[in-house]
Amino acid sequence: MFTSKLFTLVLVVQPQQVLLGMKKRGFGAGRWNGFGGKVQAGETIEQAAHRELLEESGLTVDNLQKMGQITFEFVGNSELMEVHIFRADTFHGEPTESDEMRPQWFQLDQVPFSHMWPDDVYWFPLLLQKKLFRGYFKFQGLDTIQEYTLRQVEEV
Ligand code: 6U4
Repeated sequence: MFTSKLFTLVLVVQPQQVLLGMKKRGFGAGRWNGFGGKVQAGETIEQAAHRELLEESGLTVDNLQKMGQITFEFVGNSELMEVHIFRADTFHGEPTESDEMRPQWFQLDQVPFSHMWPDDVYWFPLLLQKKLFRGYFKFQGLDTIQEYTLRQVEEV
């Protein structure tokens, strides 16, 4: 029996660049990632996305575009991660390092996929092209994708 837990992930995109954060601790430490985390009791997924973005990057955004939803299974763990992925094209503030993340801008043709979660290389191009998607990735450990599905959708 699987249960699932809700997470958010926000990518701030500019015409030539994307903001990523080096995760300094916890799940995914040592990898460049978008900004996000667990949805807490009493908040909506979108509220959580705004809160985590501010906590981890120092940025606020007026508008989050819902881009995708990916469910992650880690073999041996019965709790699935349901990750809701958003894109923001405008922001307020200065990217600021937090306890959890060190933000850095990357040129869109220099996204550091070899130092990111291995699934990112599959769905990032869709996000950058403003295509909506849904997926399922099954991991063996933290580095190996055992199987996956990913499809474009009309609505997330
Ligand atoms: P705490 O316990 O407060 O440090 P919290 O910030 O709430 O944690 P965290 O950092 O564990 O949550 O959230 C994990 C983050 O990593 C979420 O933004 C989702 C993201 N994530 C998890 N698996 C991923 C994967 N395979 N690919 C990816 N992002 C992933 O690109």
